[in-house]
Amino acid sequence: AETQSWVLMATARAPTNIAVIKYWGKRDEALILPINDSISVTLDPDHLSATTTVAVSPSFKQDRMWLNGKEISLSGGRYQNCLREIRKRAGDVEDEKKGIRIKKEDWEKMHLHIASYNNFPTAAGLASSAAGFACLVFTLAKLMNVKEEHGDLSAIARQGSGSACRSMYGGFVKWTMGNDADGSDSIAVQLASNTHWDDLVIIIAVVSSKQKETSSTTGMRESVETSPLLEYRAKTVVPNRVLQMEEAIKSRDFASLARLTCADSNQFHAVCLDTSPPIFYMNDTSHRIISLVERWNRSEGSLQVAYTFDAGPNAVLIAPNRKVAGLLLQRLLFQFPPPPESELASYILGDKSI
Ligand code: 2P0
Repeated sequence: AETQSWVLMATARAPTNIAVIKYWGKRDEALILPINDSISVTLDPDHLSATTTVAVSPSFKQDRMWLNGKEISLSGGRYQNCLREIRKRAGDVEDEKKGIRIKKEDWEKMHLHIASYNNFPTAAGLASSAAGFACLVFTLAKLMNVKEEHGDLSAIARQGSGSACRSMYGGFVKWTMGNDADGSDSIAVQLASNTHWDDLVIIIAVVSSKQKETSSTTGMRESVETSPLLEYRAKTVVPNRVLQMEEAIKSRDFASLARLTCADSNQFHAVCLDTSPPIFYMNDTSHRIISLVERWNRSEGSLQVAYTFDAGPNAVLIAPNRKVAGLLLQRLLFQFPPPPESELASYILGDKSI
């Protein structure tokens, strides 16, 4: 009998992204189709990213996955949808050195082992699903010789987590909501590469590393069902804002980027308050950070820094360059002095928050 003791692997890394025009609300929950376009900036992979290795071997008896070293279930619909869509598009794979030949129809019967690590604490309340699903889909596509373009892969990552589709590209990315019922045109498009505006500095101020109380999935469902403001936002506000944001990115107009980013974050949190029962993602510290930035921007008479908050209290701050980022850090440290060294460990480990 032939020996079947080989393993074939692929590894890739994908960063998370921060939305400057927010995605909030689905028109189709199963396919994860949004009610408005969104725009984000993909972070540098050295900081917040997922690294995933996928392996295939005839000795594997079932699909299995480990996240940060701990086995997790793949039975959820989101994983199943991504695995099914990728398997459908798999190609022939040959590794002459190892004497391996997998025909495209074989992938349906072959099992996968997946190991994924985040280079930041998963519980830190920082988007990890975006990097995770983008990386999973990209790595599987590499292993299985899937020939699709990044845009088509983004439509698969989207079925893992909406915001994941935007991590399929670097730089500035738009997720177009699309019109098709099957979601094939609800894909990510790159607006500008990561070199287009590389003076920008993004600072993430971890306000609390506790896991959020209302998941994004549940929160946006409740907003769709109960918030009249969300409907107005999706139909009337976002379409214009997306056009203005695209223009700001193209012309590297920091004042416009900052104005639109802050306004969109604030409207997203207003929608959360307009939801019944209301959802509170920001806390007092978040509000103090907003005041600090607003006061500074006003006193300078021009926009120095932008802030944006996702489904949690942590602040994402955008500075136009390293000089302003340095001044921002000074201001943050003055307002929020670090705790004494003796207590620092428990802050970093997330038992306490500033
Ligand atoms: C965003 N957020 O555009 C918005 C802003 C949070 C606030 O995308 O249900 O984890 O998996 O599609 O992608 C978080 O939502 O939700 C998110 P699902 P996801 O970044």
